[in-house]
Amino acid sequence: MAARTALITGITGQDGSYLAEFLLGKGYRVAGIVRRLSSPNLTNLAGILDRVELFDGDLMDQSSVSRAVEATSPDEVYNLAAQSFVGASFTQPVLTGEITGLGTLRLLEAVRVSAPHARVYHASSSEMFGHVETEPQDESTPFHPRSPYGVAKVYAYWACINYREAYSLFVSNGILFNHESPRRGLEFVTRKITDGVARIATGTSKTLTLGNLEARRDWGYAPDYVDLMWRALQAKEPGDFVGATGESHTVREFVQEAFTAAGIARWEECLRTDPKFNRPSEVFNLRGNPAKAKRELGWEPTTRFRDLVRIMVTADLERHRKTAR
Ligand code: NAP
Ligand code: G4F
Repeated sequence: MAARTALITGITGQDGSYLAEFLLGKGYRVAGIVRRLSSPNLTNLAGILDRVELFDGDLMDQSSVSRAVEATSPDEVYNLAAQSFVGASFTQPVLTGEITGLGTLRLLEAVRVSAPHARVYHASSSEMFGHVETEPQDESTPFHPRSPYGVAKVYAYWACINYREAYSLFVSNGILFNHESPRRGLEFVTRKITDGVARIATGTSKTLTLGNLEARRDWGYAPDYVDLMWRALQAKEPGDFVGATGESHTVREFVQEAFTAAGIARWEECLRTDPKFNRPSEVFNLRGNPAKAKRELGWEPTTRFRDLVRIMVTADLERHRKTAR
């Protein structure tokens, strides 16, 4: 039997690279859309570059997205590309809307026209819940986004449901809570913390400066979440699924755990706050209920908070020790 073909937007990112490895492991032919940058950013794909097919394309540009869909004739499409940093969505709101919101619609149009048989996974986000009034959040919790990023994700979420209803496309939303790894971008708080702690441990820095230490997030491990993406497309029917651990912690708790993992006891002396890292409107508290994904997809996260922090601190310590040699 011919290998199934998966097309991934955002293949160079944290989730895209883990998903590509996961699908190659399952025998898929894996293709990805990569936008042009002045310096190519293929670090996350280093181990699999010779096994994936890359197509030039940008979610801002309909023709390149359509061309990639036509050229690959995919069985499964994973839409992971986005301007994904909430902080930057306040300073670049229109760009965020273009990529994260309209970009999804461009991909859906390409699939509708050229590959209507393909199953589509879309990367929705717990940021759509935003200012929450109930806890934990599940598939029926109302949305109240608190950033241009969250607003764009709500638009994309409904575009996916509209294409499911209007054109009978198989489109599923994964409403994923925060998931992290050593491949997380350095501007996100978890990676900023583990990188900062590793710098302090290796003597290249003395302090770590953050914004709101009391924000709570439901943090899981990224490789667990790409398994949910795949499972969503193997289901009988398309649907919307929350992916979460069901546990939440504050940023302060993450900091404490990270310093402990690095063997630094008097961590409070190294910690600073600066209001420049606060957001104009904050999401204070997110905790998900993944019961539907467990029931219908057989999905469960494997990595808990303490292990996640340790995985990330260990990787950053190793990286900083190597460069110090
Ligand atoms: P990420 O590491 O920031 O990766 C984003 C990817 O999108 C990168 O490959 C980036 O390419 C690509 N991209 C950005 N703008 C593009 C454009 N105009 N055209 C084509 N590609 C573009 O994000 P992630 O953490 O892997 O997250 C994957 C998806 O899940 C995103 O949609 C994110 O919003 C969503 N999500 C993430 C989480 C989480 O906790 N990680 C939770 C819920 C939802 P470059 O390498 O060129 O920048
Ligand atoms: O790590 P963050 O920037 O992630 P955020 O805003 O929760 O968004 C991430 O998760 C979403 C899922 O819920 C994704 F959809 C999205 O694409 C992204 O992956 O910030 C986490 C929390 C916030 O409350 C922020 O205010 O940490 C707080 N924080 C405190 N100090 C900080 C900092 N965040 C950053 N980035 N940098 C700080 O210095």
